[in-house]
Amino acid sequence: LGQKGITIWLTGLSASGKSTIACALEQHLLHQKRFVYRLDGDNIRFGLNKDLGFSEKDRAENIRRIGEVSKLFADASAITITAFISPYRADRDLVRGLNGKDNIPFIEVFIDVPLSVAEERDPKGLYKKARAGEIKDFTGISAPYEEPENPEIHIRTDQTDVAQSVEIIAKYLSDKGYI
Ligand code: GGZ
Repeated sequence: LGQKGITIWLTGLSASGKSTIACALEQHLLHQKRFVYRLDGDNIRFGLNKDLGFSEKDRAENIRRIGEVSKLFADASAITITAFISPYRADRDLVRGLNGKDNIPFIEVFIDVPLSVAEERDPKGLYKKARAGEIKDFTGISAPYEEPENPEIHIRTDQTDVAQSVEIIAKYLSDKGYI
């Protein structure tokens, strides 16, 4: 293929825009005939990780397994895009290490939005339910989100549209010689 696998790891609050950007980036790379694979809640939390909930321990295991899978896809030379909240710094550092150990570039992308904006967006009504106590351990409300300290890329989605976000990531990839 002449393509080396990489892991592009999106992290951020619920409703920050991770899935939207992941889908748009996937489309962008597919148009360039790249081998790209996207991991998100729909194909992971309902399959491989359907035994896991949202306790700190379950999230850690969720992220660990996703990190292992991203490494496998990248080993198979895919540009792997993941879109999970991944709220704990230690969990993200662990998957960075898993990928790095196999010489797979790991690009942490902080999909940043103020909590107030995510809460206004509330596309699935989950923040409302969390505030009402109907969902427990909800990230940003009753469970922590530990912001990345040194992400490779930092995008504020209340100030950057989807196309611009894709452009920023694609430029990073080409500047680094990954695509
Ligand atoms: C956070 C929750 C929770 C709780 C259900 N906390 O916006 P969504 O709906 O579509 O995406 C969220 C998704 C988060 O799953 P992740 O696998 O990305 O989380 S983690 O990385 O922390 O393991 C949200 C929904 O699941 N959801 N309950 N308590 N998000």
